[in-house]
Amino acid sequence: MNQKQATKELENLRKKITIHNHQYYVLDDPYIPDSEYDRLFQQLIKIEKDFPQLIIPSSPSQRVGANPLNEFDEIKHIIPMLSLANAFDKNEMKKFYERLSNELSSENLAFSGETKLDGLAINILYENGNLKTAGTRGDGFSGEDVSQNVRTILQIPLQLIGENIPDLLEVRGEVYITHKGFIELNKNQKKEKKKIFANPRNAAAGSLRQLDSKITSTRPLSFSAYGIGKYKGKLKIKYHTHALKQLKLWGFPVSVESKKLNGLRECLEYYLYISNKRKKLLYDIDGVVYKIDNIEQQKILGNVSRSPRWAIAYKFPPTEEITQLLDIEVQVGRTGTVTPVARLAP
Ligand code: D41
Repeated sequence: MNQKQATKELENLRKKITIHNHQYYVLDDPYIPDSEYDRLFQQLIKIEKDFPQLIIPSSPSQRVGANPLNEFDEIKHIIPMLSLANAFDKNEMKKFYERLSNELSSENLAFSGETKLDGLAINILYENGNLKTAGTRGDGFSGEDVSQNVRTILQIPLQLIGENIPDLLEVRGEVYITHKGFIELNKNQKKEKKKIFANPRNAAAGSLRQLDSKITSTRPLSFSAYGIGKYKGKLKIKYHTHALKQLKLWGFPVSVESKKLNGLRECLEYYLYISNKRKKLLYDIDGVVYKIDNIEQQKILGNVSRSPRWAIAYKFPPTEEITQLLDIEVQVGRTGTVTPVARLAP
């Protein structure tokens, strides 16, 4: 094989492997058996070994690389990452709806309803379809450069798939860990006498902030895209729900629970629907998010300080609270088993 043939073959293999990764890790629907996937991957490795000058950062072989860092660099987001205003009850939701209804002079507003994943928000920058950098939200303007770690998350494409690949794209989403992943991770941590994580969110945060991406690559991190920051491309995106569909076509996991909602009544129904479904979900959520679907309308509403006025998080009542330990009663069973019982302040 000469260099020209290798270049062509590598391009072909990268595309194929990227597609199969997406089928496997994002859609949970592999086209080919693992053995065939492994064969393709080995082929890629072999050619890259013979022609190391042809290795590119977005090759599927380049997920874990580089040496451990001493510290994270700072990274600036092209478009700031805003935070979400909260509503805690139906009344606050009504007020939110009425305010928007007044300002847009419209009775019937269309929203995108989404689950609010309890993870960490990140920003991933793609140039001409290739992953360039990834940063934590930080203060919204700049965060920590966690590119090396984000590259190890198999659900995140190193190279966008599909059509209409944009010149520039900032993808916003949450890195999180499923209940199953959390249990497995802590089991492993215990076995290796390492720190036990308090909850999936902490586990996700701890995993994303490793200075050694080899460690991150062993952690069961998942990703779900919820929006777009900077965008430069031919395709015009006029609705948030279209942005989510397009992110899916470019290869990102997007919540299957997101839904277009018309009017306040459907928004409140969606909250109840997701509340009832919460226990059955495979991951933690702490509320639902509503976003005005029409991007023109989003622009009209604008932001206050660092939150968009066109979106709100309707939070669930917390499942965790701090209380006081009043007493420990020791109960002795009939057979002599000793059971400590905590008496807690309500
Ligand atoms: O699932 C989430 N945690 C989520 C977070 C979501 N579905 N949508 C979000 N949308 C936004 C705006 C409307 C500001 C673009 C968000 C967040 N922000 C967010 N996450 C952390 C800070 C802000």
